[in-house]
Amino acid sequence: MTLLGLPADEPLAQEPANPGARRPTVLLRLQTDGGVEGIGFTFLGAGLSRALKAAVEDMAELCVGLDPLQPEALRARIFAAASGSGPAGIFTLALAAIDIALWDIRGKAAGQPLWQLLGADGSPVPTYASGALMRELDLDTALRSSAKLVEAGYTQVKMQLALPGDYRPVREVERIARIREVLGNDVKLMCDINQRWSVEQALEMGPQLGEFDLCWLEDPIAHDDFSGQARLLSDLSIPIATGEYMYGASGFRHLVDLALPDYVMIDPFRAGGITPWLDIAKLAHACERPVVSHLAPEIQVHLIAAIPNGWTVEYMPWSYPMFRDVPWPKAGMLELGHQPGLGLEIDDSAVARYKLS
Ligand code: SMN
Ligand code: MG
Repeated sequence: MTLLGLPADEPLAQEPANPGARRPTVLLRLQTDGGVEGIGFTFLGAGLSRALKAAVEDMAELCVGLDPLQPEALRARIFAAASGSGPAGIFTLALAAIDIALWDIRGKAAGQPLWQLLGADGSPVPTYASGALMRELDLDTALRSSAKLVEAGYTQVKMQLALPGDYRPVREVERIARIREVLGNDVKLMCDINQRWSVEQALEMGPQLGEFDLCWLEDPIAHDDFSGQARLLSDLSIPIATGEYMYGASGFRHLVDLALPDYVMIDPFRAGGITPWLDIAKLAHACERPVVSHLAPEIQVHLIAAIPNGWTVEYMPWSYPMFRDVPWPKAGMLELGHQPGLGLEIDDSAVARYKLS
């Protein structure tokens, strides 16, 4: 178990919003008696990362003596011992690392890549460039980055709005108009608000964003304001994506009951790992909604490939510095590898370089 401070680079257009910053990430290597190593990781994005590492350590100890190929028994033991510290937060994020490592072990034990184990046919998966058009960048830099993304062959690109400083609709519209102009009309454009607007602001901005042909508007308001989201879904014509802030599978029940978005976004860490990720995807499928991914493209590519309603993988390669041979986008697509499990090989020299504890 290692806590790493991965560099907060921006590898898509090389314009990091926060140069020199680090992203604390917990890397788990779960060993089995049979000599198979499962790789898992998890991420909190802020402080408390040492506490997250300790939680993963304690949970890994609970796994000792059980069969990794019987994950439900393992989950039952973890839930019996520690779910009182959940249902969300560090409990779920730690569980994600364990669950991801167990799926890696399952794939390695079967000698199959995870996508194959889950029934995918191995075709490349569409991906969208994310993280290069952050709201903190000045407009000229964002425009330069947009041009680099087109040059690099991305066919789907996500930007952010809800700009720092006072809320000024004119500034918001100017930024998206200029970015759309540089991207051209053939690139699919998504826009992330990260819950920064009020319902009233979202209702004001939505119609003004209509002309930019957004594929989706993401998390315009607080993720758990279900009545507010229902209002946006009925009053705005622009498609809405949400889900990345939801912990576990059960939160998605509220979306289904109260405010079913046009796109269901799943974060593998807040979901609690691949097992609940797949449950959420099935729920979305039953509701005839596409699934789009959040973070960890090296995991998500397997999952989006394997579900019938998988739509696109977020290409935000924040965890890539830990690994060798990660999937790189080509002409807007991610290819699936042929190594068993997640197909990830830890880069030991990177781990030594970025190790915090
Ligand atoms: C996002 C949130 C948190 C970490 C990374 C990225 C963002 C996204 O909401 O959708 O990419
Ligand atoms: Mg988002």
